[in-house]
Amino acid sequence: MTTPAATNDSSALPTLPTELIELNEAQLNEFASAAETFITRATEGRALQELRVQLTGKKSLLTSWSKQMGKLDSNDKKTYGGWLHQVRSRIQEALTSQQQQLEVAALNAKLETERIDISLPARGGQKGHLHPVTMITQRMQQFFVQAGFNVATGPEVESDYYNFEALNIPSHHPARAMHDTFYFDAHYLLRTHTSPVQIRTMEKSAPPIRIICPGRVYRNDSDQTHSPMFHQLEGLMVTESSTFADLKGLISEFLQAFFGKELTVRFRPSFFPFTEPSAEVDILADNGKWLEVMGCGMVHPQVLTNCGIDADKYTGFAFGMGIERFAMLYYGIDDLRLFFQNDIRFLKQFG
Ligand code: 2NL
Repeated sequence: MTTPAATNDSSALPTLPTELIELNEAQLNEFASAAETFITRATEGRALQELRVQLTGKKSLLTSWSKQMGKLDSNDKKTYGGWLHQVRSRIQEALTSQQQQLEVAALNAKLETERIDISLPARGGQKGHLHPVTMITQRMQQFFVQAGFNVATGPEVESDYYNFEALNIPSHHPARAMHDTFYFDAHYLLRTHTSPVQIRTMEKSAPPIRIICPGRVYRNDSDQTHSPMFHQLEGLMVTESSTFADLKGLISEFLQAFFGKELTVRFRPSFFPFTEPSAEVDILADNGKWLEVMGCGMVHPQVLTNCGIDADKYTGFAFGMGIERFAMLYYGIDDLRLFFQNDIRFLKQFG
């Protein structure tokens, strides 16, 4: 019978008789203690497995002794059986406990070497950003807010009164035709401009009024420069002394601030039912061509009156611009529909 060879040995496994009947309890206890010592010295899974085979396997002393149990009379069977059971239990417990300790040690070593610095920023992380239309809206707002304007918003579903009637747009006006406006029924529609927000503001507050109204608007139109939903930013100023000269100055300053350079700006006479006089605003492009960028005018006295503002005491000016149009000019984009397709390859260029 082989006993495990201990290196540096202070406690080799005691050499015990192979005959069960020659054993006593003290010898078995000594054997179990020595085995436990060996087991606790195994620092690797493989060494422990070898010990398990040597101590409890088919060719082990313990198994050999157990096999001899059959030859004993019933009295000895009880005595030796008890001893052997004890020895086997102690060895098995030691093996299990050592196995667990090795597993814990292995896991700790693995955790130590694979330690993750959770404070490091993730690799390849991509930051998102605002939609280009939102960024352009904010750029526009920034100018007007620093000039003293408040931002006002209102419903996208409007009545024909707020969208048309109050703005001096008569029922026979082409803008009211079914092919331009999305109607829900005879009275309700999707607003075709943000002017209703300005009407509502004038109705409920007294001058001086300085507001800008950015938001979604809807028109039944779709091609390279038109989308059925697009964004507008309108502005309104009503005081006792607002003039067309103030309007021209504000708009010129805005355009130069927005495009970040000196510009040649032209106010070209035009017509809107809600302003008088009215003008289109053009800027001179690098190629020598005039680009129409927005519309404006002095608020029509009838519109002020409709909102309960004394048109003899107050004057106002208003302006309106398409946000996508400004975004296209600012970024050099020729198809407005790109803003609404949500193609990430397009959108990520504005980060
Ligand atoms: C354009 C022209 C404009 C206004 C909008 C307005 C609103 C009220 C009263 C008077 Cl409540 N006017 N808005 C005035 C002039 C022009 O927009 O071309 N927009 C894209």
